[in-house]
Amino acid sequence: MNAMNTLSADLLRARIAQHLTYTMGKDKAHASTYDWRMAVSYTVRDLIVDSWFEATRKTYEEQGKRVYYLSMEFLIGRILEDAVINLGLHEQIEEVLAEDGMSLMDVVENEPDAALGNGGLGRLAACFLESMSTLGCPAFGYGIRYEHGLFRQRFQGGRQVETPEDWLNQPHPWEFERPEACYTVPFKGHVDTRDGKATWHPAETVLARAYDTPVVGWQGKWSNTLRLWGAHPTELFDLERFNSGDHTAAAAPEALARTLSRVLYPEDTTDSGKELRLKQEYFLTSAALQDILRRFLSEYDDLSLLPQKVAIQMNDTHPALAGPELIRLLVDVHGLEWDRAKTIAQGCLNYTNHTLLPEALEKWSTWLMGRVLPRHMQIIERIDAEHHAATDCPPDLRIVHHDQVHMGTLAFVMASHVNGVSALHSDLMKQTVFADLDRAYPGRILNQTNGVTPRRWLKLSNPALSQVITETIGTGWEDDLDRLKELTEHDSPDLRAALRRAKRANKVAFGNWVQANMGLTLDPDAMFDVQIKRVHEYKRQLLNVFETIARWNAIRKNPGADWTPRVKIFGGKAAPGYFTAKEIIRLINDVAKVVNNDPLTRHLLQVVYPANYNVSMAQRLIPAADLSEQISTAGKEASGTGNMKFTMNGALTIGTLDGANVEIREHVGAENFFLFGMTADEVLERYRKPDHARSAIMASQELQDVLQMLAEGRFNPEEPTRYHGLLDHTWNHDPFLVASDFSAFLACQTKVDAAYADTDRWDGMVLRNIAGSGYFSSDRTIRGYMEQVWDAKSLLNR
Ligand code: CJB
Repeated sequence: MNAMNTLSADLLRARIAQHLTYTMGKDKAHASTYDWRMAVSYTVRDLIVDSWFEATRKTYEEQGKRVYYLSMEFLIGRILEDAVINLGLHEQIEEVLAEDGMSLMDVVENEPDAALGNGGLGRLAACFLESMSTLGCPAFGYGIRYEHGLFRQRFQGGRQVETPEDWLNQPHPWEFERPEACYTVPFKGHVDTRDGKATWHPAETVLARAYDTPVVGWQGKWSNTLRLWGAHPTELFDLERFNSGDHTAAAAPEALARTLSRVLYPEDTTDSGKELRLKQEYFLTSAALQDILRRFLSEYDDLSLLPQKVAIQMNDTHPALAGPELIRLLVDVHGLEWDRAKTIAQGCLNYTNHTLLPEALEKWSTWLMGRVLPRHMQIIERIDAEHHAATDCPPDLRIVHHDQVHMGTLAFVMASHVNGVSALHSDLMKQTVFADLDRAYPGRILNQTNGVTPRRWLKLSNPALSQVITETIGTGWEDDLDRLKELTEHDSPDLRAALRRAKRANKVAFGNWVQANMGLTLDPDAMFDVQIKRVHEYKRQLLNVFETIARWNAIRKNPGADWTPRVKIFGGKAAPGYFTAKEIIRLINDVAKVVNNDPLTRHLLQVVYPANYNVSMAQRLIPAADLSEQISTAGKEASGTGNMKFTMNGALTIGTLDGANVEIREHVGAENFFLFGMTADEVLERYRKPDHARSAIMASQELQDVLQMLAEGRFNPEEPTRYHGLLDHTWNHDPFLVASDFSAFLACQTKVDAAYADTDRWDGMVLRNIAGSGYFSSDRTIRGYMEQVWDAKSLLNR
């Protein structure tokens, strides 16, 4: 399994031509960009398959422990570009394509993003898959093959409009359909218990069929599998009904089954509580566990060995049915005793918590659970009774209380290890939501601070900076990111200038894209100030847009002053049913329209909000950012991963002491980070003040002016009352303390302006941010999971 970058352009040329002709059925004269993209994708996929087989063979040979990452979301983005970078084939393929007047960029951009996720949680899963392959950790990702990923966002009169996403509308060249890897997933019906043995008679069944995508690691040394389940009917067609002329009803079984893998739920951090969602979660979990047991039993015959050979990670509570399902399979199907089955299940399972927001901790009514999964409801009740007996916990600590099944508690009780995703978040888990469970099960909670893959988020997305890094510290940093520290030893005016040139080139490229797509001309010497993430009140895009308005006011009052020009860039989607978040989106767009048309200020302040933020847009935007906005209310953002990508790409952070910001600041140095706002403790204190919003507003003339302008409809004269609801919310509720942190934010932004104006100082800070970002490689995170959670070994070089 050697690096492949020695593959000659001749070989690639021949293989691409072969696929163009015989797979796509096109000759060069008539081939479209799509045909070329497919031919290149098949060629690259062929190259991955060898390392994939080799990795599987080695895992069987070494009887290694396998890791199974169960996640309802994998936000992968484009696959071809990532594979090309990891295999080191960039230059050769570029050369081959150029001969036919094509460019790799055109071909790459023809690929739709695989958007099987909402945001951070799904993107983290994608980074983890890549790092597990890079580290040679034998692993499977298990998810759902949604036909429609996250919706497309358009703006209509500034409002978010959602349209369905359609990535599977065309052949997907990266997957292998596995008709033989197929499991029956049961639902509903009733349970008979005779002589202590339960038999579930389901009323509905659906088939889960596997679709495998190889995930290649850095330099192609190892590949793991992302196995996504597609739902298919057990009974394809009701022929009797068809023959009697009822053609629609005849197709009903198929339509019903397929709804299970049809759409990704677009809610992020909210509990939707829908039956279909519960069925999706069980569909994933059951298919994955049946597959895991089948594979295990093909190698071993003693189920007690399961915890030694299998580690299962539950990515949030979404796959938390894994506990009861594994017990069910072991007891009802494989005939194990309850106690033994439960011990084995607990030995395999681990749970990652991604948020402390109460609305995100899933709960299902016992009525729904009992109806959809009657056998699981029984098992959950028994787990709960034993949990109660062992810990003597109060009622609100039980898995089932107030007629609801608390999935966080279930996941916690059934897991060997429970982890948070940043040091602060893991501490807060112990102090707040999971405090009692932590006491009942001491030592179970640990921390694994998130990370991101530097292959996609630096090497691929930022070739200009990558080149500067390689020229300065040599090669090899891509899978040893701590080496970025060496940059500080080379600090010099030349290096700073090189970093600045790379950043400017990225800003020019992004400006060209904005020009082409939005018709706006950006000044590449202005500070690019970027906030991209899901739109959510706790992330406080509202704070940022209030500051934007205050800045506009200040410039208008004194246009001749020495302003630092800024481009405020926003990106992100709101959950379709999240009213306040959608209001915030509309406000940003309304403000942009007015500010961008002000001849007095537009050379000093612009507001840009490109629609449909996704992984590919992030790859364009992050390398072009000067300032990264990480301004959530302290204690609310579990970690953040965008914050890490910005740091790696030489943007400075303005941020609160929240999530992984805390650790980023430690690694880059407090003097290289713009800190503002209340701490998590101060936030709790502030909530106790009954008129916290009003008193903060009264203390800031700038904020009063902003709110007054919204009251008057300054940005929406056609409907002046549009933001009165948002205003009322801010004055009287302000649940995420926008008003209370406003003055500190404004003051900190002034410091940012001054720092940016001092080019040399800024460049030095940029250097220290990049140099300090090595810790945030997902390779470090995965090593942590392998050692402390999974007890799994790398099989590379063995
Ligand atoms: N997160 O994206 C989601 N969705 C959820 O439902 C809950 C949490 C995010 O997970 C990321 C990965 O751990 C975190 O970095 C982020 O703070 C959190 O909001």
